Amino acid sequence: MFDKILIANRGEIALRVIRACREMGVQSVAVHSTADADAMHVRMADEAICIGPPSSTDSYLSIPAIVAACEITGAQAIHPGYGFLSENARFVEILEDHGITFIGPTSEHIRVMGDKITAKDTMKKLGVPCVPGSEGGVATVEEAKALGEEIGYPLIIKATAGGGGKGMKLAKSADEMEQAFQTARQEGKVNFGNDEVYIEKYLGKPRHIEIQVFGDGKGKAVHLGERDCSLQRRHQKVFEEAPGPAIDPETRARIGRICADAMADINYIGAGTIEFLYEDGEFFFIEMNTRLQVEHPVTEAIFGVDLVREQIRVAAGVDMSFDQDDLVINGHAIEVRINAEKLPNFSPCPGKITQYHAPGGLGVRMDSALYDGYSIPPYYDSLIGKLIVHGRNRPEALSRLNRALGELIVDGVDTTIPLFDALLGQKDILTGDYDIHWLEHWLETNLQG
Ligand code: MV4
Repeated sequence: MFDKILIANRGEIALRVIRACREMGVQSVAVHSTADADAMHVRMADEAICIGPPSSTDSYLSIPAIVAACEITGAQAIHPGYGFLSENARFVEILEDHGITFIGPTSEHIRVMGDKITAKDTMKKLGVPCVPGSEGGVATVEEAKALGEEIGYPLIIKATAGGGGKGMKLAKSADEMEQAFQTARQEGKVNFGNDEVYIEKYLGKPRHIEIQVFGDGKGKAVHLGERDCSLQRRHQKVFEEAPGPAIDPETRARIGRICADAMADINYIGAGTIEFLYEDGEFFFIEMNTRLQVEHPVTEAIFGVDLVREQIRVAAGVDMSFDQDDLVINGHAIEVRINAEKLPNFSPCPGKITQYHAPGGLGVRMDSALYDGYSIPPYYDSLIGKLIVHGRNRPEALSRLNRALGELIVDGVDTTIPLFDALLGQKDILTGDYDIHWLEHWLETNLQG
């Protein structure tokens, strides 16, 4: 096992990793920008080191600064959290050159899954069901139109390097193809420096279902069921739950086995998420995330496992502490993302927290780096906390969420808390009857957002 791990992140996820380290008897090193000198992760870690100015580019994204921090402190491994350098293949290669262990997958797996055309081709060959569409990339509008003739409209054109909805364009008919194709290309080029695009059949009302997988890098892999993350606004998730309200045990076992077998085949190491669109009882692979995700706690709640601990174990060459048969679902969990944002437009709302009170009690987990008097800096993303509730079943989780939201106090800045109070009054949320468009539609008609 490692003696010392450096956490190349900030906020609640840095705390999450520090806590796992402490339980494992591993020393933790926090890194921080000058803007984060008073941040909770700096206080909670065993050691802390400043890595640069406020701008992420020059601090949390600075590979030289982070490698230097590792060498100065003698940390043997780096946990990247999510975002920042967590899916940067080049970073992982540089760590290899410096003899530092990356707590996550290999640079090759990150690279393969980071290019969506390659990811889809790889998954298809591994037996994972994919959205019908082009075989690989589409180079010309002519080729795109020919595909339209063959498989019919609506079609969606996606940049292979795309993310966050950028480089994704809908073509409802042949006459929309030229424009959609060129725009997707252009957005791919401008945002990601890659103009390669591919095409898929457009699914009109799917759910976003993602399967949590975990591998030991030596041919063993398991799945930890699904999360339903359909409730999103502008490609930002706001409410996630496990298990998915629309997924029955047989369906879960079938798609879970397919995903676990695929990961075993490629000797995947650590945590991963395989994203699907789910429509009319069918799964269609869209992308894979090679990191621990923001919403991992709902999976931890229902399976009773510590995913960060397991990531650290396999990275150190220690066996995973469970087999597929040990992984049994207990109850239902929901996470809501508390963002420092002003409704109805969700505009970022940094500033000083005048009062913070975290909810507690049975089945309540609050992952947050907030404290009374903390000033949320304006340089980073607006997530300031995650409230995770766990109950014996979905209705119990929902009433626990309602109760916990009532206890939660975040004063001094606007937050997304009122959104969740409102959502808990919606019949479709209470019954689990929603798809990927439900939230945006509801916001349009209810918050004039
Ligand atoms: C799609 C789709 C419909 N059909 N692909 C959005 C971002 C990227 N991760 C994939 N996305 C979508 N891909 C096909 N073939 C609809 C979306 C989509 C979406 C997906 C998941 C969650 C929310 C979404 C909101 C709008 C569009």
